[in-house]
Amino acid sequence: MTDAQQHKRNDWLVVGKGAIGLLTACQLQQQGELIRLWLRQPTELQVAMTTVRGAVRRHHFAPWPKTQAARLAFIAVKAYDALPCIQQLQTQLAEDACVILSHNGLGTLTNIQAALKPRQQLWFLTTTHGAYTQSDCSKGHQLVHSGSGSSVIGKITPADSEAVPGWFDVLGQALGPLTLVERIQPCLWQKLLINCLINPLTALHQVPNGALAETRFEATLKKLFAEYCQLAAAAGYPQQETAAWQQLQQVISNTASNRSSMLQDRLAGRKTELDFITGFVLSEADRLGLALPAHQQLYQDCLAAGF
Ligand code: KPL
Repeated sequence: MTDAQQHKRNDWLVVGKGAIGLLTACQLQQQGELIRLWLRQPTELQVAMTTVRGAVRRHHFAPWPKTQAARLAFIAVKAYDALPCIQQLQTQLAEDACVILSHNGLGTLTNIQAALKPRQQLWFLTTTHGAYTQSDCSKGHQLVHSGSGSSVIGKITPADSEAVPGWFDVLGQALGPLTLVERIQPCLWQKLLINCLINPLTALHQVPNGALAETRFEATLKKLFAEYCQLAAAAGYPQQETAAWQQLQQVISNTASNRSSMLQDRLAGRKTELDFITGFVLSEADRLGLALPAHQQLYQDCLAAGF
C-alpha cells in the first residue's frame, strides 16, 4: 500500500480568513487534507498563496456545509472574536469535536472552556510562521508565507494525557516543525512576552518590527521586559531572562521588515488585540498586586492614539 493510500485524510473546518487561518488551510490542503472554510457567503473562496520560496500556488475552498457536524476545527480568529466564534459554532460541532485555537494574547481560555461540551477537546497552537494577507479585489485573496517558523501545540481540556492525536503529523507538515507539549501555558507566556513588547510599540510608532533594534527604543524595551519578567515570575511562569531577551532580539531581527499584526490592524482600521495583550498583562498585575508603570503608560498611549 502506498503512503497516499495509507493516509486517511481528515476533514477540517477552518475558521478565520486572516493570515494564520489561510496559511493553515492552504498548507493542510497541500498535504491532501479535506479543508472547508467557515464562510458567511456560501461561495467558494480562492487564495493565491506565495510560498516562502516565492512560488505562487492557487487554492480553492468550499464553505463548510451547515448540515454537517465538524469533528476537527481549526479556529484562528482574533482573540476578541474567539469566544463569540465558539458560541456561534457550537451547534455545528460534534459532541466529541477537537477544537484547535490559535491567536495572540491570553485571557480567552476560561470562558471558551465553559462554552465547550464535556467530550469536546480544546487545544491551543502557537506559531512563529510569518504570513500576511494582501487585499486586491481584482485578484481575490492573496496570502504571503513570509517566513518559515515552528509551532507548539498543547491540550487545554479535558486535562487527560492521551496518545498523540491522529491529525498531529499532518498538522506538523503544514505548520511544522510542530512540538506537542504537556503544558502549553508556559509557551503562551513566552509568546506573550514577544507580543506585549513588539506589537503595541510598533503599532503606536507605526514602524516595522526591525525598528525596535534602534537605540531610541532600547530603554523602553528594557523597562517593559523587566516588568514582564517580574509579572511572569509572580504568576508562576518565570522567564529565563537572558534566553528570553535573546529570543526577543532574534524575533525583532528575523521579522525586521514585517509589520506586526497590531500595526496591520491599525493600518487597516480594525480593532486591535491590545486588551488581550497589554490589557491581559495589566489585569494579571492587578490580580497579583504589582505595579507595571511602563506597560500602563504604553496602554494609555495606545488608548490615547485611538486603539
Ligand atoms: O506575533 C507577532 C505579531 O505580529 O503578532 C510577531 C511575532 C510580533 C511578528 O510580527
